[in-house]
Amino acid sequence: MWPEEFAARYRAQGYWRGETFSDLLATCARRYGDQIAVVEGERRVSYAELADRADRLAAGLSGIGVRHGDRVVVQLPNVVEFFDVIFALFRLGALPVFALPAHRAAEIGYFCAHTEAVAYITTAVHEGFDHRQLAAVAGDARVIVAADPGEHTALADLYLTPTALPPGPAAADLAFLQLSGGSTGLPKLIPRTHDDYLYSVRASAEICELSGDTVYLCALPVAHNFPLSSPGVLGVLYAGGRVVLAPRPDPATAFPLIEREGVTITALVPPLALLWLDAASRPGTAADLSTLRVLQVGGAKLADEVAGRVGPTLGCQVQQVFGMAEGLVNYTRFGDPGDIVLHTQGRPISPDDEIWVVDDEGVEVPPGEVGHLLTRGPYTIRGYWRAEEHNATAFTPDGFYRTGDLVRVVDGGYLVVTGRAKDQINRGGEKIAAEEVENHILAHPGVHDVAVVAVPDPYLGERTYAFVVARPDTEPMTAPMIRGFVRQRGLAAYKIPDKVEFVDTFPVTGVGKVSRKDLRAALRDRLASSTTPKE
Ligand code: OOB
Repeated sequence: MWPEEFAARYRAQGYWRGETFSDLLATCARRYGDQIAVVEGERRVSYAELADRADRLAAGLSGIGVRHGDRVVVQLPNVVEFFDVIFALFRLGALPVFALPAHRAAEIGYFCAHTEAVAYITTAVHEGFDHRQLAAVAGDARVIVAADPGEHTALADLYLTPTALPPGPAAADLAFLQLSGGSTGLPKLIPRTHDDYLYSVRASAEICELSGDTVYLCALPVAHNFPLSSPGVLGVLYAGGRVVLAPRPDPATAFPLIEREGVTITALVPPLALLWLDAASRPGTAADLSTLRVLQVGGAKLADEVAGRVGPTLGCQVQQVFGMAEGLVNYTRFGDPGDIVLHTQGRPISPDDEIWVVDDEGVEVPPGEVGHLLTRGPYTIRGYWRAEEHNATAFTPDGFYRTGDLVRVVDGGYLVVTGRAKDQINRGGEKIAAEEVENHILAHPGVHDVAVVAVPDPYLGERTYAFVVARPDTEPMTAPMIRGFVRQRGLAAYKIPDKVEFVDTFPVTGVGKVSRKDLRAALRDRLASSTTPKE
C-alpha cells in the first residue's frame, strides 16, 4: 500500500475522500431515487431498488457467513445481479475477485485456491457453457448461482429482509481484487481500495462529462476495468445516469439497444470498433445511432486510420482510453484537437499521476523519445496481492509500477503507445501471459519445449503463436492435438494458441543458452521477417 506521506498528500488533495462504494450507492439512492439505474433486457432497476437489492443480499450473504475481508470469486455476465453482488460485498467489506465470463477451470480453480475464497458466485448456462460445472474446481468455496442453481445455492434465495449488519469497511480498506493481464505464469491479483478506485471513477466521470442524461451501453464484460470504471458503469451510477447492459457486444445486439434506449456513450476494444464501423457503413443495415455522442476505444492500440473513421461513420466523437487494471488511465479529452484524438492514447486522469519514461538501463529518456513507461499515483497500486517476489521486479524500489508498455510523451503530456516490452499477447484487448500458456503446453507428455509469442494480426492486433519442440521418442503430434490438450486443461478459449508450429530446435546464442525472453524475441523477429506462417 501507499507510504503514509503519499496517502496524506492524496487525502489533502481531495482525491481520497473517505467514501466507500457502499456510501456511494446510499448517496445515489437518496439523490436519484426512482430514476432508472440499470437496464437489462426488459428489466429496469431504479437507484432506490438497486440499493434495496444490495442491502437484502448483504443480509443473506452475511447470514451464510461472508465476513469483512473474505474473498468471493465473482464470475457473472452483464446482468443486474452483478451490481447486487458487488454492492452487497462492498457493504460487508468482503472482496469480490473479478473473474471474466470467459474464464474456465484453470483460471477459476486458481482464483478460488489462491484467494482462499469463501464463495464462488457464477451463472448457469452462458454462451453455451454451463458454469455450474466449474463448481468442481471451487474447492472449499461455496458455489452460488445467479440463475437455476442445480445442486448449489441459489443467489435468489439470499435476498433477505435487511438486518443489522456489522459495521462496513473503511474507505482505506481493500474493496476488491482485479485481475492483471500479466506476463508471468499465473495471473496476478490487483488490490484496489475504496478510496483510490472511487477517485478514479469520480475523476473519469468528470473527464467524460457524464451526467443524469448519460445513457451508457455496457457492451464489454462488465467486470473488466475499462467498462467498470473508465468511467464505465460505476462512473455512470456516480453521475446518476443509466447503464444499459448488452448481453453481447456485436452490432446486431448493440445497435438496436442504442436505438431503443437512446445510448449516448459506450466503450469498445479496437476489433469491436472495426466490426461496428463495418456494420454501420453497410447500406440499409444500420439502426438509428444518432443519440450516440462518444465512442471510447481502449484496451489495445487503436490504429490511427480506424480512429479517423469513427466520426464520419458513426456520427460521434472517438475517445482513446489507455488504461490498466493496476491503475493509471489516460484519456483524450473532448475539446482536444483532431491530431491529439486520432494519434495519441490520451493523458493521465490526475495531476498527481507521475509518468516516468526510461531506457533499458532505467535512465530517463529525453522528452519525445520512446522508453519504458513507469508510473506512480493516487490510484496506481504499489504491489500485487500476496506476490512479494514478483513485486520486487514489477515495481521500482520507490514504488513506480513497471507497466511493460513502450511509450513516448508528446506535447501536453499525451502518451503515444508504440509497443510493449512485457511478454504478453494483447489479443484484441484480451491479455494473455506467454508464460501461462507455455506452462500448460509443457504439461503435454510429447512436448519437450515451447515458446509462445504474439504475431501481428490486422483484425485483433495480435494473435498467439506457439512454437513447439516435440520429444524425439513420441508419436507425431499435430497442432489440433496441442490446442485440444490446452482446452481440455480448462484454459479460457482466448488463451488457446491460434497457431501451433513444430520446430526441431530453438535458436540459441553462442554459449548455447538463451533466456525465454530472448527466445521469444528471436522467434517474433523470425516471424516478422518471414511470410505468412503455416500451421
Ligand atoms: C485495460 O486494462 P488491462 O489491465 O486489461 O490491460 C492493460 C494493458 C496496458 O498495459 C497496455 O499494454 C494495453 O493493455 N492497453 C493499450 C491501450 N489500453 C490498454 N495499449 C495501447 N493502446 C491503448 N489504448 O486494457 C484498460 C483498463 C482501463 C481502461 C482501458 C483499458
